[in-house]
Amino acid sequence: MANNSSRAPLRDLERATSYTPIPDQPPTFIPAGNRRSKKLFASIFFSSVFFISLILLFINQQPESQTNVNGSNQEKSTFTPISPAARSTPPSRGVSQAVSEKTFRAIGVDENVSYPWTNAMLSWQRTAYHFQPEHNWMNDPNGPLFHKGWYHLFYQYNPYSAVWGNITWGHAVSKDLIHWLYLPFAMVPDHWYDFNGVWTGSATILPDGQIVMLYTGNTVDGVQVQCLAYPANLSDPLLLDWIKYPGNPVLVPPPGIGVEDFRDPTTAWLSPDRDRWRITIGSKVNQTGISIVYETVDFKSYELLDGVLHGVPGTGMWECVDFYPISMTEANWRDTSVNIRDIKHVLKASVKDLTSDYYALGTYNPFENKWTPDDQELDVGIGLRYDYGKYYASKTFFDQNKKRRILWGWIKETDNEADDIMKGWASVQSIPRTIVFDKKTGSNILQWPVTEVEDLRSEVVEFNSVKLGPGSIAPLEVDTASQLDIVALFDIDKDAVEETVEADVVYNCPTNGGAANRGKLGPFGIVVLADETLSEGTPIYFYAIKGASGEVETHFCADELRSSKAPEVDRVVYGSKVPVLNGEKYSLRSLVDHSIVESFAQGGRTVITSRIYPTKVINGASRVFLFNNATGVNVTASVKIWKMDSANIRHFPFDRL
Ligand code: DQQ
Repeated sequence: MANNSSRAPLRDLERATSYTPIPDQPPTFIPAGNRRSKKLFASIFFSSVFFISLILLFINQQPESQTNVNGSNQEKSTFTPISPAARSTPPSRGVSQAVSEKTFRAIGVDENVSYPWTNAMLSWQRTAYHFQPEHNWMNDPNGPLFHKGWYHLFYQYNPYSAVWGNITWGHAVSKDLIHWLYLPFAMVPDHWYDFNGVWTGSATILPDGQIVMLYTGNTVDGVQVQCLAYPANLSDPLLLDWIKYPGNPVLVPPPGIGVEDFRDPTTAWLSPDRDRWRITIGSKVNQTGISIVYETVDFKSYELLDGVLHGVPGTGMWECVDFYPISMTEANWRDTSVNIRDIKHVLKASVKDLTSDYYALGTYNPFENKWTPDDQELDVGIGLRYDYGKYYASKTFFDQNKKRRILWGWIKETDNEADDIMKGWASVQSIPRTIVFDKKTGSNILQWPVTEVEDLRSEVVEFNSVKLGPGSIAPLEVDTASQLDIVALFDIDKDAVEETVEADVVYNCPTNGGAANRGKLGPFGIVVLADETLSEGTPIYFYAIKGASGEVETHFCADELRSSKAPEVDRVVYGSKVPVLNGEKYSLRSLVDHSIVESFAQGGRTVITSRIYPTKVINGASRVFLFNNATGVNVTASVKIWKMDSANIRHFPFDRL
């Protein structure tokens, strides 16, 4: 049984008592059914909808001007902001007419209004080279690891429905992180301690090659406990069978920690004397998000260390904490246990209240069990995010195969559950990203798609030194633009920037009106997943501002306001600041995969993932544009666009073994 005695109680937590686990008892496993789907289907039937101004919607979203690449239309915006009237919606044709539909419960959007989705649209929206299961719901990536030539990905999965529930560990393997083979489930909720879900966990590979998997079990009573599992047969490269330790749970919530606030153990790292392992687990005390640390020798009994690794008031529950070293000097990563002089430590928390993954760089003092951020103002939960779009519950692992740290993240849907049930699947995993320290800025990490994704590149087209005058937009000749890898470099007219005394002063992607809002030095960038008339499309762009001090500050944004004709799906503008250093061009890379666009600015300093639901660009109608919607500066763009093949994602061919 777990040893929860701490060396000293956590100061914050002294008053409360400990949770007492249920004594071991025979599990009564009741197969979980699709408990929520009936209710959700009913809610759709009761949606009353009206056909209001489809035509108006089109008219209001037409760009005012579409000039050639040297366009001189300086006054008009190339993008017309969507007026509230343009958000009026057509009626649902409804399930009775065999047409799927979506409703997104966004603020200000009428829940009873739905778009007449067609099956063609919905099936086109499924991605072609991102990992997703064949059917049903998926959320967090779990326990990624490399073993005997195979990358293993486990994931939170509902075998019965396309909404969250019945959480089981799905399992898939790959030789290259791109093409995947589905395997049988690794773990199902079949014991009292994980009856309500085999929740998120992490793998640790011990020096002798053993694999330890720690995960959160949600007990029959809804208490979060930590559990141990290990492969039945280490010599099996596929790691098909997993054994849950008979003494589970190995940890229960300690005094002062809520029974529902104790989850997602990390990969273990070694203590300074290298004879004990440490893990950290996310939690909260009142509204302070915290990460607590345990020590163990055998992963069966644990000791809670004094204090907390770190905590940030006001950030609420920390889920899926990740903690790892990052080398300031070498591109290739050290493994999770390294702690030497040229190392910083990244602490990441998935901040539940904001559904966003925040990280910070800092210094780890293993003797005091403390991590301190380099910059208090950029602390976890209030500073930098891995991704400013749809990206959550991420997890890294050290790839001992190629000596690099790789990041996985869950891209969730931004429509609603009823729709997910109808289309039969929900969520995608991001393209895995390598993480390195940004030596140039010294204050952030760089994320970049693993090089293996480049094997999917096929035909390439290049556009060199395209001149974009203020207010111009240039269509690029790329056919079937729904699976692309785009790399674009932008030069802006330096004299014009210098002569500009002041441009905007403050800017914020989410609240400044998207690509339709024109300033002197922005926006400029690309529009992807656009139809020919630009009535639908997603601009990915830079927006520079210049304050009285003369400093130029750049923002990187993704404008989803016109990403879909469906008014009720999530249509927002994402983004944040991005450092553009002296001598650097503005650079972006976008991986376009039907309904996902993962965009990386300045080599991965700022990243935005868009989860969008185009309606007009399906089946070959998708186009790419360059644009410059700034009023006071010329922009020169050079772009390379590769078509991307589909990844091969299928069941493991056991019959051919
Ligand atoms: N998802 C898991 C939890 C985790 C949450 C449950 C984050 O373990 O905290 O599916 O998305």
